[in-house]
Amino acid sequence: MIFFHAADIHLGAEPDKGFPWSKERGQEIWDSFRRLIRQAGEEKAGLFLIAGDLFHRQPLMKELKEVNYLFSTIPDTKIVLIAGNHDYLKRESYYLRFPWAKNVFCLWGEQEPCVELPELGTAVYGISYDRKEITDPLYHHIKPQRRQPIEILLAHGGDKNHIPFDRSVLERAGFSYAALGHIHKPEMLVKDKIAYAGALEPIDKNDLGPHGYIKGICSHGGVRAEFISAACRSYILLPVKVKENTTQFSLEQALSRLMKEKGEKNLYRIVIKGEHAMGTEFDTERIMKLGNVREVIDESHTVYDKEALMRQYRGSLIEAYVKRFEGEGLSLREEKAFAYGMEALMASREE
Ligand SMILES: [Mn+2]
Repeated sequence: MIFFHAADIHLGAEPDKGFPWSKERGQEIWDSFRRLIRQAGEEKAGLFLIAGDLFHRQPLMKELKEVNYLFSTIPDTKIVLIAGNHDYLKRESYYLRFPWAKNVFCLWGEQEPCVELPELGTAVYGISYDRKEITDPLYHHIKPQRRQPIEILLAHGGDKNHIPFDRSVLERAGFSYAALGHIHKPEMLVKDKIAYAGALEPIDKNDLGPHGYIKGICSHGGVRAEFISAACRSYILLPVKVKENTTQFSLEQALSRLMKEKGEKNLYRIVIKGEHAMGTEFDTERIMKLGNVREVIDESHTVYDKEALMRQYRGSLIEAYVKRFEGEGLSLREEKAFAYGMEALMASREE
């Protein structure tokens, strides 16, 4: 039996509010989800697990209708979901009174935190959020009850305010597989046994790296699970090193080329490192306009021309300061100390 494990879809989110690509990204999240449903159907997955935060906030009725329609297009796949801390079950949540398609099973936790699917030889256990934060380690108390040969835990959380758990406690509980959500970075905590699928699409600039879902195969030999990259785009940390002779134009050209190489759809967080010449601070506003640039941080240091400085600031505190560091053979550390002092002196002049 093939199963798909997705989490943290965050439908309804519009990442990077205020940036030109924000709206498009909101649509991409829906498109990505629709593609994933189709994929599950094509691969004849028996089970489609959603480990919480299908929605970014309380779902609207029309959004539930859309999602339910998508679910109904893969009638041979059983869909099991829990609510996470973002789409938690408010008393008036549409989740609770929605007429779901026959293949959809919601672990809202009214009576029993378990759905049995005998035709798949599988039982799925799970607990939904009924509030934004839950600090009790609820998942520590769920144990497989040997109702079916395959027993899966569907869980959301793992940090201090969101159902904390200990991976060793989960491991000892003896589930065939624990499908986790909440942490947006995909991670296999215990190979083939306990995994975060990660967000299907990155939801904010800190969701670096690849995103997608987990595909698992249950057989008599047990479970095998692997991460499948599926997101439309990634946030990429892009360090770039500048030298004394780097100019604004040469830097922009280098960055444009790098971003083209790494994919023009991706979103970049640029960090400028290295050294720039005196008086050639880079215009980060212009770099922001180069393409999908999410942020620019300039960590480059100024290389000072000591003679020019002394000429320019003759008779001032700066000249006196530079004089003390004059001459050949300064160690790297002394050069650094000098540069820090210079930065402070220049900054105090600007005030
Ligand atoms: Mn969450």
